[in-house]
Amino acid sequence: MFSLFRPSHFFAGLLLLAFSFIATPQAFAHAVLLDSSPRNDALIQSMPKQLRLQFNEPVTPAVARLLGPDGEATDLKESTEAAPELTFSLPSLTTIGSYTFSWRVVSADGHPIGETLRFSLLNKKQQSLCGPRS
Ligand SMILES: [Cu+2]
Repeated sequence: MFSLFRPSHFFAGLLLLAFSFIATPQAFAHAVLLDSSPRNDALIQSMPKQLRLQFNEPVTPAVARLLGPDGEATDLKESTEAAPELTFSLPSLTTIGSYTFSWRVVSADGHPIGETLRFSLLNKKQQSLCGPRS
C-alpha cells in the first residue's frame, strides 16, 4: 500500500513536487508589464486622453491613481478591458509639471504587482527647447 509515511515514498513525493515546480515555471510567474503609454520618464507636449498598460498576460486591475504636479490625486477608472491590455480614461488635465501614475494589478496566479510611472507635461518654452516631436 502507498503511504507517505514510508521514507522512500516520502522522498519520491518530495522529488515529484520539486519537479512539478521546475517543469511549469509559467504557471507560477507573476504578470509582467511589457509596455506603457506614456512610458516611464516620458516628456509629453499634451496630455493623452488615456493611459495604457500592456501586460504579458490578463490581469485584474486593483488600484490606478494619478498624482498631479499640484499634489492632487485622481483615482482612475479602467475604460476598456482588452486583456492583457488595460486602458484608463484621463480627465482633462493641463497643469504643467510632473505626473506620477501608480498602478496595482492582480496577476493570474493571484499575486499583486505594482509600479509607479512618471511623466512630465511640458510648457510651450520647454517644448521648443526639445524641438518638434510628434
Ligand atoms: Cu506570482
